[in-house]
Amino acid sequence: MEAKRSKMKWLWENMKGYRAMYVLGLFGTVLYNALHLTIPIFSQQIVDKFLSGENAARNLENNKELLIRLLVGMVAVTFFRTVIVYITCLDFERVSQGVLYRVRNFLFRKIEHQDMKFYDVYRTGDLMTRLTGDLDAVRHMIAWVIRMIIESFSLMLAAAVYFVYMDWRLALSLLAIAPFIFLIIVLFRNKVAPMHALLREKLSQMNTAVQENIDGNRVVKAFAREEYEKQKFDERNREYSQTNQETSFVWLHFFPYVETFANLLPVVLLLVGGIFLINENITMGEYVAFSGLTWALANPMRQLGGIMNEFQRFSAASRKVMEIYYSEPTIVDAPAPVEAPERLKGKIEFRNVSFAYEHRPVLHHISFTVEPGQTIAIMGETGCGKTSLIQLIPRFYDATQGRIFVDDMDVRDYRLHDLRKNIGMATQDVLLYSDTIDGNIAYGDSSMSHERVRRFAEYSAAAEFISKMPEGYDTIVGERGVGLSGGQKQRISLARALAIKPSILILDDTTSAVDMETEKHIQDALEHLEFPCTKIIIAQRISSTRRADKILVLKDGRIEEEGTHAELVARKGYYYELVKLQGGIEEETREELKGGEVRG
Ligand code: DGT
Ligand code: MG
Repeated sequence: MEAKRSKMKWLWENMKGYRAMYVLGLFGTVLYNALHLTIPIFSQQIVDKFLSGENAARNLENNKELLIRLLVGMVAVTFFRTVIVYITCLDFERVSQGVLYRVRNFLFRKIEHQDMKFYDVYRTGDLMTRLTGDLDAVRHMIAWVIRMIIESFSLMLAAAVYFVYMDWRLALSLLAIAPFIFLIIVLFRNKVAPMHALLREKLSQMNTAVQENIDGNRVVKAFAREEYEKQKFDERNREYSQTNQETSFVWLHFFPYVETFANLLPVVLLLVGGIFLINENITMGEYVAFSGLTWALANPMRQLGGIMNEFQRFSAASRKVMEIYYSEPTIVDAPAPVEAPERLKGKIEFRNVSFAYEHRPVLHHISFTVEPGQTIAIMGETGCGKTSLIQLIPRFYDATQGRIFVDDMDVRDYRLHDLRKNIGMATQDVLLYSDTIDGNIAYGDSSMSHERVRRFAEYSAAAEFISKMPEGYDTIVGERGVGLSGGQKQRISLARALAIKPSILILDDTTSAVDMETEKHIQDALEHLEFPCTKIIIAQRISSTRRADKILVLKDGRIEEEGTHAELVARKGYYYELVKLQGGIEEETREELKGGEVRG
């Protein structure tokens, strides 16, 4: 319902603080257009008094002063008008930039607080388009379109008022053009509105293509698909360009009629005016003023296409902007959240939890408990739902069925912030920010000391390679920085998760890319953390999971096996097969394998 809110109303709401300034600007616009009319008024007087009247010659002789005053008046008004135009331009620019700044900030906050579902729906390139191009169309509406509409109207209105003042019959002849203009506006709008919606989609698609290509340039290069990508982009680019052209061409269908009319209008008016003049209904001066005003009617007509085009661009863009503006995350704080202690103990319980993405079931009836300080390992083939499962704990998604408890309190009863600040997470696809290594590790707490950063880099076996980097902890990494290997990135992300000293640590495949020896170092460090911490470790390697207090094996979203290393080996299921596959890695494992076989 909110999304249906009128665009103009939305715009007005966002002009809060600038409204007075804006209205003043609009007044300025009306004023400088009305001042246009004074020129014909001055010339009318000059013509009637000094050029064509009966007493013209005598007036010129005796009343030079008036003539000079009229001329000076003309210059002064023109100067005054210029000043007003200048000020209103400044005014509109200030207002539009101010509103743009505010709305963009607001949108960024909105996007920041969205849940994962939102990011599943909106592509990065599309969101970028909303925050840049679409917002600029909104700004353009404030700075130019509305001003042009007011300008056209005030010009036409002022001319009409002046015509009425001269002769009401003349003014009436103007009314004849009203239906025509109205018809053009409606017809053009109906035709061009969908074009702008389409154009906006094409722009978004093109931006998405660019963004995905930059993100994925390594893959493109690895598969030598540059030509293919170029062609693909060329297609998007052409589509956008073509739609752009077609949109501009729509006006061309109307243009000849409008232009003919705009050209015809002065001719007809001059003809009518001429008849009035001959019949002495108006004076020569009035006729001059009148003919000097016909452009005030013809010009707005010529502007019609441009204004309507921009208006429709705004219309399409603002719809996209407002969609984000009024979007609400579904995962929010409880209405009456529990007062959580500064530090949670870290007990986790899944009680009959099922979960589906949209309508795609992924987890079924999952139940397990982890006591504070324990380590639980989750294993299973790819796509079985491991990542989905752990994402439910910090409420990236909410369970579709069943409940999840942390410290015996439903996760939905916490403030999101209280819950999440207790959870340290190293995600499967590691993202480092364009920042120093130090800044990346201290991401969870900007006030973190360098000592602490270093200590956790030690724990996660990152200290050594960092010290070999050109600028150590001050080396810039991330998108534009020094390249890091997958294992190096994983270790920095592990240090980042550890450094906030979480009560719950979640590692999703975090050591998959590090060598065995480094992994052992990390295992040892994790076992001797200086703070109490419940650990959830997703891994494929037995060496990462064998020491866990409990191991869950998932299959198609169900718990297939559950128990300790020894229990699962004895069970001779999936886990046992895995151990056999990875057998020979460690002496200890081999021993247990043998034990398992003897028992089995
Ligand atoms: P991995 O990381 O390859 O070992 O696999 P898991 O076990 O972490 O699998 P997971 O939880 O990422 O995916 C389970 C299923 O859910 C899989 O069939 C893909 C699907 N899925 C994962 N993420 C999304 C998502 O964001 N949206 C939708 N619609 N489906 C998803
Ligand atoms: Mg996963």
